[in-house]
Amino acid sequence: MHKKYDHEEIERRWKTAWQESKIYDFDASDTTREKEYILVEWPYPSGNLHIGHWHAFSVADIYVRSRRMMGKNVLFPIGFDAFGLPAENAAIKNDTNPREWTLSNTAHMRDQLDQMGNSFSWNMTTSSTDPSYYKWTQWMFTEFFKAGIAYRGKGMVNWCPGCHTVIANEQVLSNNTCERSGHLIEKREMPQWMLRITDYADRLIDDLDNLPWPESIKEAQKRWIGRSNGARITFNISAQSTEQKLKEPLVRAFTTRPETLYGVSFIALAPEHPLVRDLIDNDLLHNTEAVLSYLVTSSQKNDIERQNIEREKTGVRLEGVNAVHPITKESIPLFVADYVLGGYGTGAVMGVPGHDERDRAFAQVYELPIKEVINDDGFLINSMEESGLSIEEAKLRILKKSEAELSSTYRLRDWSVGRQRYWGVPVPIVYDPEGNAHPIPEEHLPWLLPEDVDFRPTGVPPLTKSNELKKRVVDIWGEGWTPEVETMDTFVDSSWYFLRYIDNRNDKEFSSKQRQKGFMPVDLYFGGAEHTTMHLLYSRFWQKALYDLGHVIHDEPYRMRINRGLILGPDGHKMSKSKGNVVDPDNEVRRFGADTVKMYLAFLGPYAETANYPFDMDGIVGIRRFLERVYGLNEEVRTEESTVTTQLLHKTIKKVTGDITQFKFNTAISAMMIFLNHAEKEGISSQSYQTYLKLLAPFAPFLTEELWHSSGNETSIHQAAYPTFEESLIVDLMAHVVVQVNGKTRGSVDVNSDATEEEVMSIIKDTSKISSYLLGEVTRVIYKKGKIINIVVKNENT
Ligand code: ANZ
Repeated sequence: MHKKYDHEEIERRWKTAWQESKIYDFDASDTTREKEYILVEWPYPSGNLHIGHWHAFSVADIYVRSRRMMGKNVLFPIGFDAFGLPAENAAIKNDTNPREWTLSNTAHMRDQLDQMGNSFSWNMTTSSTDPSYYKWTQWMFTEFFKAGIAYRGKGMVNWCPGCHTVIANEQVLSNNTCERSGHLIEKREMPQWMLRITDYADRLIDDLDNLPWPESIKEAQKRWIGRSNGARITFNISAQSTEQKLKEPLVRAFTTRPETLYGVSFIALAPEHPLVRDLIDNDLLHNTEAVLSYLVTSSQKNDIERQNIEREKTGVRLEGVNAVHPITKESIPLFVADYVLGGYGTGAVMGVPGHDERDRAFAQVYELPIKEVINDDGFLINSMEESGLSIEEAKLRILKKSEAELSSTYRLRDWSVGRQRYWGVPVPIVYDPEGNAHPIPEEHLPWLLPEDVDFRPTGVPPLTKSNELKKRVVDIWGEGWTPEVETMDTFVDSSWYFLRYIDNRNDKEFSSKQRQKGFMPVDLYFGGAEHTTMHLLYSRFWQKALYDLGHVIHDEPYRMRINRGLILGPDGHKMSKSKGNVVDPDNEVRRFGADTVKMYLAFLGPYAETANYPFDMDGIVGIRRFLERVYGLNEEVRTEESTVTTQLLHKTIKKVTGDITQFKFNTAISAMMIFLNHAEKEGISSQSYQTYLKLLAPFAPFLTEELWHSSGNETSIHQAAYPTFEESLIVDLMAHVVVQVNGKTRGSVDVNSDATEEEVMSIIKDTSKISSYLLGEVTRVIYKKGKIINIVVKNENT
């Protein structure tokens, strides 16, 4: 009886040994090896690792380990993105402090991460709640404030009644609910801290062209930013009242179809458009009351309802004023209509019912003229001097005549970052007695999160209640000065953590330029598809803003990004407690071992594709059996092995190394399984056995370390060099050769791949099915080695 594969004992032993020897610590001073910075998304210490964490970290670790064994100096850091609502909500529920809750979760999670057996560079870790980290988050915010990138804006915000705070547009799902709590979002008018990400919209799109990322990720970012190229056309306003006191008697309409200008039969303003207010305030309307009541009704609808094409269009004519067509000078009716959005383009639409569906629906309700200005062939009609021109030509002339300005408009809005909650980075701003905002100077950073706070949510920021914070401000700036009481969205914290990892102990700078030069950009960033239009976009923006201010030397943070798929419950549905289909990785690890869980997740499918994979119990058992057989393979070790075995091993090495570079860990594993089948039958030399262990090491780090040591090695297998293959050993042994006689395929023969033409011919002659076609005189033979043989025969017997 041989010993049984006791994963618990093996994993315990090597976990401790690796921790003690710190073999995965990153040596930043090592310049002899090429650096490679591989990043996984900064986890939130939620308490228990779920299967998604395993999929995110353990499978990425296969890649990391293989790159290390291939000679790269790999930085593979991990840390904690530990601010945020779950800690605060749990603390409220359990009547503790979010800091304590976070610390205990972090410690537990650290332990679980070690159990995974991943080769994290723990000496480079960082945590967002650590004042030595958030000092720099605050410092960056003050830099952005001074540069006008951070500002206190006014306007409509997304209020989440579940989280009791404002949230960003990116956190609102398409059904108008909060991505975290699922509550329906309310619109509120409130001042808010904003970051000017819209100023970066063009660069965030255009710079994607230089990145070798998967197209699907680039497309998703482009779609989110939603650039639309068009023009702004100005329409003057004429009022019937002689006392015209408008601030700006004009409307600018954003259009992507300026060539339809002669077809305009109305102008529609969004209810939020400033001109509407201005007309009311100046008493220029004859139907002020009707307009006011329309403003009230439409304010109760959200943008999603307002954009619904099915809904009957509503609006109110602004009586007493008209718009003037910029070319024909004709008078055009002006409406307020809520299908026009306040936050898009200029908030004003030139209505062209002949060519725009929404405008047509509106025109039908209000009986406005519907005029066609472009015919089916794409030429202009009813367009004065431009009639008969092609769209392209007409567009240029109309733009010029109407003095339009070319402009792009974006779906992206500025990023709202202030939150009315407790457990986050305090916004580093103080207000003077006149209410002006001032950034907190660096000498007072970190601007600590006060502790004397009742953080139960009431809608009023909890920091309002801190006496310590009030006193702190008065002590430094004097009577009448007050603190900002909002904290920052946690997406702010995670917008720059990769810069801190590389220089995590620097107390003079957030990240020195020298370290940036050595280790940025991130070479490969593994993450989840759900972050494509949030974290991934925010952090690219953040990096560009820092770049513009001269604080970083690269304007893109990540060279390559890979989005992984999602692990579903065994029933094929998204795992959720309410469905009772949650797979707890701790249970699986206890039963099968960490190596099995890791390899099982890698075996599910190609890692770089965002597919969904149901967790399959039979599948995990299959991997466990494979590892048990690997455990027993030492019994098949012989002094010698056949050439076929050596050749198969080299082929396997080629396949595995090739697959790893394409993140196809699944097919790499299959290849190693095929080799195992063979070696169990045929036996394996001790040298090949060790090579095989090295090949498998990134996939099953604990087991291979154990077997490596028990076969006599003293240093870690993970510090050994990854196997390479010999080209001469991977040529196929047998070749399948197609036989053609006088241009017709007559069959095929299996030959030695290096067989000569004569040898192939003699085999063919011995193959009765084909030889019957060769009864005449063979006048010519053309043999393409290992593939096809063409034989020309005279007097063929047909
Ligand atoms: C005249 C026109 C004629 C238009 C035509 C379209 C077709 P995208 O491509 O999504 O950017 N628009 C402009 N601002 C708007 C707002 N705030 N709310 C609702 N609609 C608005 O759409 C651009 C088009 O959407 C613009 O071009 C404008 O209608 C409308 F045959 O102008 B168009």
